[in-house]
Amino acid sequence: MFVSLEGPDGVGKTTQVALLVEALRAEGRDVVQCREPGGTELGERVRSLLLDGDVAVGDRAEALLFAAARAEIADEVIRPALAAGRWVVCDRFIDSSIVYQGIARGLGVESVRAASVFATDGLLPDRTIVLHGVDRRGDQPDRIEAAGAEFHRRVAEGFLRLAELDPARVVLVDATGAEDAVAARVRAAVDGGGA
Ligand code: T5A
Repeated sequence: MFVSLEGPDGVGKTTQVALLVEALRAEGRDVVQCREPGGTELGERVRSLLLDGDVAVGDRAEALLFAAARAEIADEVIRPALAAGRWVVCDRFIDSSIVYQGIARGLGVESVRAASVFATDGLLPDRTIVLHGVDRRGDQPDRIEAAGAEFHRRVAEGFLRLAELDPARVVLVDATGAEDAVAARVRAAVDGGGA
């Protein structure tokens, strides 16, 4: 089973990825935890480049670098884990590209989706949980967090549209409230229930 957690910057994904992995392991499941961009040598280097405010990155280069990092984590980490019968829980995946690059940067949902599907040779999560409703961004923004209020408004709206684009896979989860309360909603959403 391949699960991705998604949502705007600072919505609490990283916290919820850790809690979900803990819950699944407590149920006896063998779980691989990873993040995007990252999770491989190449991916972590690409992450540094992409989040560095001192490196100029055009919109199409940005989309292709995210896709390249995704190609590597799909080949090196996710496919082998799934083939071994393990669960994978990933902090962001294809939907971040669709929303940030396709919608918020304006590159287009279809072209960005096509680049990512090429990168992963068609690998998609079985379940994608989109957290929404809060913004707990810190006060030291990276290059993408510093993109401005209008950009982040498009990101937040784009994530809400995702569930309409792919209702069989994507579940919206309310991220307001205490960590444990959100974690219970996330765990239920893995089994298909929205909140
Ligand atoms: N990106 C990524 C693209 O543009 N395209 C792509 O294809 C991909 C893959 C990656 C950046 O790259 C972009 C998106 C991003 O801008 P990232 O580190 O994955 O960066 O993303 P961020 O959202 O910036 O990660 P953050 O760690 O900043 O935010 P999270 O993970 O959403 O939030 P989290 O869990 O770190 O929580 C934030 C704070 O809130 C607290 C936490 O302790 C933390 O201090 N918190 C709570 N406090 C109270 N109640 C709760 N329920 C709380 N939950 C968390």
